[in-house]
Amino acid sequence: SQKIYLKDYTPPAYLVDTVHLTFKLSPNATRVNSKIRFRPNPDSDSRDFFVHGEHLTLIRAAIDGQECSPVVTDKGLTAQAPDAPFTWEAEVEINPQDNTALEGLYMSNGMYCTQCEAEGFRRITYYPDRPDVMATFTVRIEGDLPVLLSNGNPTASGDGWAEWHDPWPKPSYLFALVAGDLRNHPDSFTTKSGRKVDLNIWVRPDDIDKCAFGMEALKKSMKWDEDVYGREYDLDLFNIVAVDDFNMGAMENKGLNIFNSSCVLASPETATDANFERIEAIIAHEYFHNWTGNRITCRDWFQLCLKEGLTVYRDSQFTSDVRSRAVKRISDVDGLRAVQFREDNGPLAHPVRPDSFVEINNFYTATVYEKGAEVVGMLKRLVGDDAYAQALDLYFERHDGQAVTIEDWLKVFEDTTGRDLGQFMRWYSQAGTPRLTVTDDFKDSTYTLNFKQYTPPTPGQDVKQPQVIPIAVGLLTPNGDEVQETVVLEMTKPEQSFEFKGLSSRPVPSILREFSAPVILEQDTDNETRAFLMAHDTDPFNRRESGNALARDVLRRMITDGAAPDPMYLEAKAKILTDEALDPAFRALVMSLPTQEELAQMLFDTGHTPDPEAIFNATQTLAQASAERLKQDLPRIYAAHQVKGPYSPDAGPAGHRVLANSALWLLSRLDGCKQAQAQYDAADNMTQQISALGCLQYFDHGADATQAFYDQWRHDRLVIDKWFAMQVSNTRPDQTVATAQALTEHADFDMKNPNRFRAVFGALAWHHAGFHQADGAGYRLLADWLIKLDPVNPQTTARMSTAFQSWRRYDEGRQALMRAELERIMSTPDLSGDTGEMVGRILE
Ligand code: BAL
Ligand code: ZN
Repeated sequence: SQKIYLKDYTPPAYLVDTVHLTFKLSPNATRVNSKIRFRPNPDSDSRDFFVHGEHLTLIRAAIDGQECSPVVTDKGLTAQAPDAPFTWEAEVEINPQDNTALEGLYMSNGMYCTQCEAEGFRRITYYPDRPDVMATFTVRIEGDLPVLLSNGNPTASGDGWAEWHDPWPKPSYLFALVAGDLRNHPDSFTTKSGRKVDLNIWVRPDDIDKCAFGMEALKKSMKWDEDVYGREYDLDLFNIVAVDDFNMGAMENKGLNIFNSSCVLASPETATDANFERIEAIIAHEYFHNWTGNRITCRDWFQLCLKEGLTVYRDSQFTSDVRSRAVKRISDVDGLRAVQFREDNGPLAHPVRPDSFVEINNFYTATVYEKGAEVVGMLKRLVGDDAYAQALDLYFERHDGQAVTIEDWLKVFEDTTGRDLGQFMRWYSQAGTPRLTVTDDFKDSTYTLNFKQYTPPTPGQDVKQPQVIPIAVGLLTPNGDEVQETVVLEMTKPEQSFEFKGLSSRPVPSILREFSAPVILEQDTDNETRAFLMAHDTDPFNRRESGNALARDVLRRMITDGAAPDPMYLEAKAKILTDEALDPAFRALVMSLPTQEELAQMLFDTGHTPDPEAIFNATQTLAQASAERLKQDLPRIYAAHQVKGPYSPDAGPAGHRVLANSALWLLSRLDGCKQAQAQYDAADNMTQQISALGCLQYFDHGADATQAFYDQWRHDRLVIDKWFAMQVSNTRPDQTVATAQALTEHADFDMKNPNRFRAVFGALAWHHAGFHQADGAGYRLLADWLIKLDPVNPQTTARMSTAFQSWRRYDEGRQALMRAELERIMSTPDLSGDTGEMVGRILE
């Protein structure tokens, strides 16, 4: 496998105007006929005709009606082509049934479906499978199945066939085809300008009662994009299909979104509040791609963040608007720190816009997506809301129908505002999380904040240049009044000071409000100040953040010095938990402890070798101390936040449930799980059922409930995924590996289904103390299964191998064990390019 570089980009030799495809479906021998109008690209000097193609059997090929004999390799084919427009025709045969990689056309539970992003279309037919080649597609599907779908609008159909036409030029990665015995949940939406759009969610017959929520989310998203970004939908039809076997969450194919069934199907009995919220966000995300990704796409895959960073940013704005802004921001930053910071501070660190890759599938990362979204948020903060809106209007006007770059994106902001964004570009080109250190002075009524920034080296980037960092700051008086509302300081230099004049006394600073930049803030502050901000900060993000910083410090002292749980932390936390004036969901977030993964990174950053067992024990001790401190309050809070009446997944009732269930976890430490058992027995929705089951399992009272849960839900794949994952997640560390191992022997374990594989091994990898058992059993089990999965599904194998990315953080014994497993994977014969690249980078 070869590395390719952004700097080597060259435009395609030929462009495509129209594509006609005919599919004759058959599980083992599908025939695909293509008729493609090519023309020479005036922006290219090359007339070398090359089209991608992998795992295809070429039956015949012709140029302008003349049979031709191209030179075929395992990557594609070359042929003599005219220096003038011409028609390419080819017939190929493919095997959807045996396609377990789930890229291209494959079968899932008897239905045909496709996944073409990034480079799956080349497994369907020969084509210039690159995003800067955009064409209109006309598709005919022949197959003995009741539902035959493709992109765009239906044009004709009959018994066993259907024809589709998509009038919007698109790259091949947005092509989609679905065929199966499906039922639809129909609805419609009328756009601002009066176009009536038919909407459908297509599912297997058993799932028809799980579509209503997704449909509402879709309509909400369509309206929101009109109201906030002025973007209307542009076809007569919008289809969503749920598929059980899917590598990603979902895919934004033009007019035919394909979803992992876990990201669209929901009913109160089978989906949790968190599932509902995530489904709403993913439906919004895929819908928003229609403009940010489909109408305007990426020139090449190095620009992936152009569509993903912006679309994640847009879906987070949507969730903030329809739910709680503070809760969404806090949850997003928790996720960013858990996943993206880990990536940015290890061997897999790469810029938001990478400059090289071997396998693009390996770059659908938290850095491209989540840090990419943070970069868009910073841009908005720096230019202001009005300029952001103007710049986006200009972006849509200037680049509609084009495949563009990050330079084009930033130029729109430069042209709108007159700002030079040259330095800002470093957020796209430099990897690594900047460290921002702050000290302060107070003299002659002037308060000064002194910042320093530093970004550590990352693979291939030893020296970093200073970034533009928007630092949102507010100041409070010692009695809790705000003397300075939030201002955004714009740091551009390695060291920079900012003054606030006319203050009568030294204020308490609240820095990096709303997490205004994706940096690690190092602030030499004491725990009294943290507790003060936890009680008084007017910025809810920083209020929770102060609580978290306090918890991190308390836990650090417990882990490294054997300190006891700090009563100051317990008091501050109790105050928030019992403050009925605060949003329940926010209180639940304050209740949560930093993750063990986050603590391991913090210890490593402060010069300690993280000991997973010690980290686990400290979090247990602190949680137990919290429970005891709150002994009087927990039953009352639990009772006060029970939701009566029919289930609704809205933020309001979900907030009450999450608070009550956080209380239940603590209460279970005190009451032998009596309340949890009662809740389990009475539960009439999945949120209540699974929260109770989690407590029962975690505190070793779960054997009966675990069996009962299986008996109740054995017919429901998505619920059984939860059943697999929960048993691993809720183990004591010395039981985690054995539990995961036993579950792989269960009749319902199926490694070919990515959701099921991730349920077991994702849960293992996220169980910090369980995965990192000192004897290396966790490492061995995961490596065994990655080696088994690689020939079946390289993409999911490579993704899951990231569980090893932080291996250098740990003690020598664990490092040696992890290295040995990584080397064992690496030396597996015929290892895929996906996994080879990933494991190679982790080992480097
Ligand atoms: N484009 C891949 C799936 C997503 O980000 O929406
Ligand atoms: Zn996306």
